[in-house]
Amino acid sequence: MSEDKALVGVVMGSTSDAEVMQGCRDTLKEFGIEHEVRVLSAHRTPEATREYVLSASDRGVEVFIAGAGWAAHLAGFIAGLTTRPVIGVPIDSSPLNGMDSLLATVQMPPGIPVATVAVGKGGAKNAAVLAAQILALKHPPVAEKLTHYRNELTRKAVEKAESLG
Ligand code: RP5
Repeated sequence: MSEDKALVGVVMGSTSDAEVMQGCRDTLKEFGIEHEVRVLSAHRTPEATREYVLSASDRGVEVFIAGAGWAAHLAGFIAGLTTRPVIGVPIDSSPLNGMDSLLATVQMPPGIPVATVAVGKGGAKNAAVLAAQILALKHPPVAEKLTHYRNELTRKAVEKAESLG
């Protein structure tokens, strides 16, 4: 994916989040959505996170996806730096199995929302689908892929149900 034309910025708090976030990257690829990936942390590298979000917004990134575990303030921190939509993926990397990151990501105070998806790998994939739905409003090729994706989901579900007899 070319970074020059990236429409989505995928940020994760640590390299240890990479495995969970892989489904997000794969799904964005499936939709043909140009994206870039960064490992940045709200508490370990706050300045670099700020610089990235501001420069990415200037370069034309339209949606941010942020995956983080534990007291996951990454998505909220990014949301405070941009008016672009921010999708948060709570990662199940702590002893609380993601309940902590779910609450930290979803419970943004009024005014600065983070669109929070499910915990873990399922959420990472859904973050990409939600980003596609946002981008589809303005990018017809993404809208077409989304329609195809939905039709395929339905077709496969019906096929599986029919195979039961
Ligand atoms: C969070 O802390 C990261 O998003 C990660 O899920 C968790 C643990 O990070 P590491 O200690 O594995 O780097 O900031």
